[in-house]
Amino acid sequence: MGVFVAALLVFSCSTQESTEEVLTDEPVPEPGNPIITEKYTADPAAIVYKDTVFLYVGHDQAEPGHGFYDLREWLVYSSTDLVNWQEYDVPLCAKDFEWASGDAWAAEVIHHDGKFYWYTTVTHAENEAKAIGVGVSDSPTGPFKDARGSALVTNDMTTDVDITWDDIDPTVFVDSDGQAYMFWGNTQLYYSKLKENMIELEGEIKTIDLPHFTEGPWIHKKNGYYYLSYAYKFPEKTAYAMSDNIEGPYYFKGILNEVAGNTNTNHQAIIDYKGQSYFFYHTGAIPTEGGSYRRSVSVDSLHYNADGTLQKVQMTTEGVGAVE
Ligand code: FUB
Repeated sequence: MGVFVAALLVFSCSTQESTEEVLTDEPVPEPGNPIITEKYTADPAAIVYKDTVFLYVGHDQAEPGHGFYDLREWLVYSSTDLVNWQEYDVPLCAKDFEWASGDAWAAEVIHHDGKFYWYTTVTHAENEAKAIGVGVSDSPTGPFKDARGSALVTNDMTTDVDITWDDIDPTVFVDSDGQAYMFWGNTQLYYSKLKENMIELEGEIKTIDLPHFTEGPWIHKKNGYYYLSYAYKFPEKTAYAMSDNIEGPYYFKGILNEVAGNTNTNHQAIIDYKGQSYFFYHTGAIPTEGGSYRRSVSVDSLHYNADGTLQKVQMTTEGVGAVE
């Protein structure tokens, strides 16, 4: 019976030293879900670049029993089979945004015009409200640096709900005509066009009303349909809506994923890779200390019906197996 000890070769934002982390004294897990077992990981975002999947996650650093999120850095992994994942040096920390006080909450990377843009949630040091920053790099594995030196979205720019955490969880999509859009929100879903430089909003911030929208939007397009999936109610399921126009109207299509094991949040990323569709999410499933603030990323298959609607995700412990 192996003891699950991970010697980390990467540098952490908080210590600036390489560290050794022991997640559990359970036997070394078989390949399957969760896919990342050396660290607690949350809020997956994924892209395919040069036939490789790059997976971006927040690092859940809360001690056992700590009753809230503690994420100071984001991590990046790559894989060509969705089973074996390579970790890189920490590519971006919340405090790399000098105007931020911390909190590496949900984020998404996109590749556009030869650069990689990382749209992030952090806490703004000026008012301790959540805000959206943008990192940029020439490489999918970073390092990333602050692309603006200021927040792209601040709490005063969105007044539909009177909370300080409605500007979180950005998802960005570049449509076939080259126009980029960013969607984000908590309680209220917001969206805006982005300028060609990808680091400024273009025009006004608009809203979309979806049933029981909590947070965590993810926008993707397939066969002419736009899919807006999102965290629904709380504890969170994943629900989705469809449209033939990126700005809507969006039609609610139902539940895509049930409440994920042992965590009250649910956060998805959807990609196609080597001819199949995949659904990344997180659970609190790692024994024995996993939970809502010590989450782990998993991946399972996603299937489309002939009319474009989505089949409910079957969460598995076996995972997707090595993809050829
Ligand atoms: O990880 C912190 C927050 O929890 C994210 O921003 C939300 O999507 C939820 O997963």
